[in-house]
Amino acid sequence: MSMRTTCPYCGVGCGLLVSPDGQGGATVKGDPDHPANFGRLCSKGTALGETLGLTDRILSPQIGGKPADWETTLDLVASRFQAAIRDHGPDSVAFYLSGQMLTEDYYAANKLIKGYIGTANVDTNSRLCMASSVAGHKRAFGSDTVPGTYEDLDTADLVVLVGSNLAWCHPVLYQRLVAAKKARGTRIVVVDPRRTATCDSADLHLSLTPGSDAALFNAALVALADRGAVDRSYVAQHVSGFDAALAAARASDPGLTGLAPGDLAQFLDWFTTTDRVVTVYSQGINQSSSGTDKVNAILNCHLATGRIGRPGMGPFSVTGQPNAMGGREVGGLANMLACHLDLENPQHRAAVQGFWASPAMPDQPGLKAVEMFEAVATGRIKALWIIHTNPAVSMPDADAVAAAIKGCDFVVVSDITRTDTTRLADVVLPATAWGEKSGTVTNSDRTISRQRPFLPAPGQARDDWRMIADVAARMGWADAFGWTSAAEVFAEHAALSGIAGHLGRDFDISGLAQADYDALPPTRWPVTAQQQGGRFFGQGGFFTPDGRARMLPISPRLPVAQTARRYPFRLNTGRIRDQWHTMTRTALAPRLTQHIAEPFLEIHPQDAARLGLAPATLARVTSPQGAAILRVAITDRVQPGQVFAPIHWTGDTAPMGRVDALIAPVTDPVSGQPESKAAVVAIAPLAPAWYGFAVSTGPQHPDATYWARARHSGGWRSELAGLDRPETWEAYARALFDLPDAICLSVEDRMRGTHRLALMHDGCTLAALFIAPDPVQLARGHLAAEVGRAGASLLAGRPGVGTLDPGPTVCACLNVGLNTIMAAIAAQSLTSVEQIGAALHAGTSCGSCRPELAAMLALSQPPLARLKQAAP
Ligand SMILES: Nc1nc2c(c(=O)[nH]1)N[C@H]1C(S)=C(S)[C@@H](COP(=O)(O)OP(=O)(O)OC[C@H]3O[C@@H](n4cnc5c(=O)[nH]c(N)nc54)[C@H](O)[C@@H]3O)O[C@H]1N2
Ligand SMILES: Nc1nc2c(c(=O)[nH]1)N[C@H]1C(S)=C(S)[C@@H](COP(=O)(O)OP(=O)(O)OC[C@H]3O[C@@H](n4cnc5c(=O)[nH]c(N)nc54)[C@H](O)[C@@H]3O)O[C@H]1N2
Ligand code: SF4
Ligand SMILES: [Mo]
Repeated sequence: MSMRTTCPYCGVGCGLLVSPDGQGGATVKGDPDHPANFGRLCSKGTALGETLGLTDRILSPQIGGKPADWETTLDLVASRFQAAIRDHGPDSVAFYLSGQMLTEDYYAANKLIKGYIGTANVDTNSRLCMASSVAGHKRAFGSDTVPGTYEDLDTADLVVLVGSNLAWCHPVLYQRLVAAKKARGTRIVVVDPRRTATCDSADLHLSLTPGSDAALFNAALVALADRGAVDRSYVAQHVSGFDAALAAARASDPGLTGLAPGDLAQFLDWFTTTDRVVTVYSQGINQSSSGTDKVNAILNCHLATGRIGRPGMGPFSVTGQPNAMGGREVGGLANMLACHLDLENPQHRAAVQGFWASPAMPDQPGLKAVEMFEAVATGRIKALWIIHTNPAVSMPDADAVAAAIKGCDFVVVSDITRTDTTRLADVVLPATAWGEKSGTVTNSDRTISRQRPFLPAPGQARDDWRMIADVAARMGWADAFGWTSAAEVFAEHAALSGIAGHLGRDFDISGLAQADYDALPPTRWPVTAQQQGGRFFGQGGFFTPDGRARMLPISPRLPVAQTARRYPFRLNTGRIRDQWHTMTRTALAPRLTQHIAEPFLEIHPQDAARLGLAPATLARVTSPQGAAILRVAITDRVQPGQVFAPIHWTGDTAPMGRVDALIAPVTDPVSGQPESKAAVVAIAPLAPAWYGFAVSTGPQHPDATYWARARHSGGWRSELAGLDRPETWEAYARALFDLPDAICLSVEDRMRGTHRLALMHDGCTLAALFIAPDPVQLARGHLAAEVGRAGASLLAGRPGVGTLDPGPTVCACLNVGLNTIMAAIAAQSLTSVEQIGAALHAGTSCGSCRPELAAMLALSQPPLARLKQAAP
């Protein structure tokens, strides 16, 4: 019996068919009937079944790191928040939430803190993610409205992807776009300083100067005006500010983009002569000190041409988290009210307070994420509740944020597992996870989908909304938080949205207030008697007082921190294909750690040569904020002077690989969103005394200058490096693997300076450690497959004659390695991605590795998997 639910990862919001196995596991397939994915899934969605185990779960409340019961814990939380409010006022407490919370959880938290505690000190990781889009939408449209739908990607003639690595971050949308390109020749332009996997299907890649996007779209606005592409009647009827916006655009210098004139001309030619244009944008736009202006520079072009809210055209901010949109709908940010109502508007405040019949309602915006943690650091915030996010890793200036959380009087963290943030908390609350909880999420194109439970809550875990309601009840508000199910929370939220609709807001789902919650099919909002889903603004109807959209005059600004002699490199950060943020769930699935198993630094060959950085060695990266150590991946995918590092590694997986320790807490003045993609750093070789690779069946406890660990299907593997040598390698290995009594077999090669050690029990190798003066060259996949087997043959480090090491995984869905694919290409003379699929099935499931397969065929660009692996 399979059940319909929704993927908990990205904002594409794919529908799933889940078949529980009755023993705590499940198989997961794409739902062919869901309008976001029509059955497709990416590698992360496909591997969900492997992340359901309970090994690392928090199963009971904890006070000071020790298990406690619910009554004591909830009493403590309520009384500490009450004490802070009594002694220091409501603004001395804060909630820090997440775009991964379900709408119902989010609604409950927002109601408690704004309507009952009476402060707007509630912000979310969406501040790091979507805040610039929200602010840009509000400035242009008068509301945070995403005008278009996914179908527009199917029917556009030109899709411009700006600061979006769609192939890795929204893989199912990307596959949808690639299918459209195949079917109707859709042109794709990628605007990104870095050549990403997404560029593999682009007709044009504009590798612009970091942060110069507004100059590009200003140039586009000028070209639209000069070449007669402006829709005069749309502008006359529905838009204000055209002349000022155009004048500012004319005053801005396209040279800022650093683009070759031919490339810029090609782009402007396509952009001005194509009517069906969708401009998709993501973190390369939002995470910038000029993020809101960049958003408005894009919106200006679509407003000037009336290319908005009609099939196949429009600006499209794709959301990152599964419920980034839901969080915006409930008003989870410090400067928003519920249901897209405005905190600054007295009528809106009165409407929400009236509906809640609540004792309080703040009239000033609260602290935004960066300000909030600064207030935590200075002691202004006395009690903080963090739910469903890991700010000790993901906030800019992460070391300072971790220190602030540690020093705060009282911190509660709700999570499902131990993280860098839970370790700093006074109280940890065990939450139910995906698969155990019930609620709704809204994806990038306003489609509300149900997450349905198919597993029981483990241990004492509780739903996030219920924990919030439990605390609210203890603070004296039992009636207002007396829901008995997520369905009741949703019905209340839907009813409130009806009031917002009457006040002329876009977000109105009052038509769902009486809906059959359990059976609710994917539904695009709004849902009212007048409108069901569809697009916005094709005929105007903006949510400003006069109903007209606003074009804004934009003067481009480059990133705040400028590279200088001390910090000559610009550090760009982002995501990899198979990991989700701080990896608390995706790292549980061994096949997802095989594509890329450790943090890395992409650096241009010229820079690497100048700095004396050899492939696969380690680099020390420093910024004014902090330091990191990263594996060197030399590639011309980044421009000289620019480097790129992924964001996923943590104190648990690679303590020196936490890149947010390097990021300055610089924010956009309008949205408060941090500039996470443009830090300045210095880079130098690390020159460790030794490099190591360790593989084992059991857990590892690395202690080294640098380490990064990951699961493989039979245990653990880690990369190690040290500035100092331990006294004996045997003692080091025993401690690393916690195997004090195993038999130790050791081989030393004095000439090469290498050591190989196997720790054995009952004739089986339980663990092996390989040490070398240079990056360890081994067949890692082979070692991971061999550990735990009889004998010590794995000390050879590579497979015997006649067996092929599959190499790093390229296709994570079907587990096909690089070496296997390269061998098949050579042996069977394969010439297309389809032929590789027919021969090996690689690339036939989610398709997110197809760009890499194409690259392997072309062989002009080695895939990232190969670039970063320490050795073949
Ligand atoms: N695999 C995977 N998928 C995910 C996630 C994940 O953790 N893993 N997270 C989800 C979330 S929450 C989010 S927000 C999305 C993010 O999705 P994306 O925004 O697509 O991903 P990023 O890798 O953060 O950044 C996108 C690109 O911005 C580029 N960039 C940097 N600076 C600039 C600039 O100045 N201008 C331009 N035009 N581009 C620039 C970077 O080189 C990068 O390739 O992904 C979602 N999907
Ligand atoms: N330098 C740099 N920094 C960035 C970014 C970047 O591109 N560059 N991107 C930013 C962006 S866009 C984002 S969205 C953030 C993401 O950063 P975070 O939100 O900090 O990352 P996650 O790992 O998604 O954290 C989610 C947490 O919720 C826990 N969890 C999982 N399920 C549940 C549940 O059901 N209930 C509860 N209570 N907890 C649960 C997980 O174990 C995990 O600890 O990072 C931001 N930071
Ligand atoms: S694209 Fe992948 S991660 Fe995103 S919702 Fe779909 S299956 Fe989940
Ligand atoms: Mo995000």
